[in-house]
This record gives sequence, C-alpha cells and structure tokens, in this order.
Amino acid sequence: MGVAPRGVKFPNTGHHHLLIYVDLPSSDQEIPSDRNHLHFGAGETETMIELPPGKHTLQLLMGDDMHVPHNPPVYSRKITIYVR
Ligand SMILES: [Cu+2]
Repeated sequence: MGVAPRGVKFPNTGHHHLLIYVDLPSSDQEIPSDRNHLHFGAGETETMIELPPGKHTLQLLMGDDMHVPHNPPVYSRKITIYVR
C-alpha cells in the first residue's frame, strides 16, 4: 500500500486516517472528519497530537482519494495509550 495525497487516484494508494477513541467507521462511505477522525490528506506519515490525560485508543485506517476505506479496508491494530 502506498501513500498518496487526497484527490490523487492511483492503484493501491491512499492516505492515513487516525481514529482516536472510536471504532472503525462504516467501510462503504466517506470517513468522518472530526476530532476523533483525523485526515492526513497531504500524505503525511507522521504527526504530533495533544490529548488530555487519561486512557485513549488509537487506530490507523487508510482511505482512498475520496476518503473512503478500501475494499477490503486497510487498517492497523487498535492500540491503547495512557496520557499523564
Ligand atoms: Cu481522508
């Protein structure tokens, strides 16, 4: 799987979406864009985020040029972090 910016249609590419404290969204429609669904539409592969203290879950989900998950969806394991 390659990384391409949003709007760029190229086989087997997409851009990252970081899901914070939510489950995977429906795989047949556009990934929501809000505080719990961050889009990295410029093709970023790293970031810094600030989270309040406490327990959080993080998961990556690839989306295509239209922000829709691939078929089948490409996603990471969900991890749990504790912010102090
Ligand atoms: Cu997106």
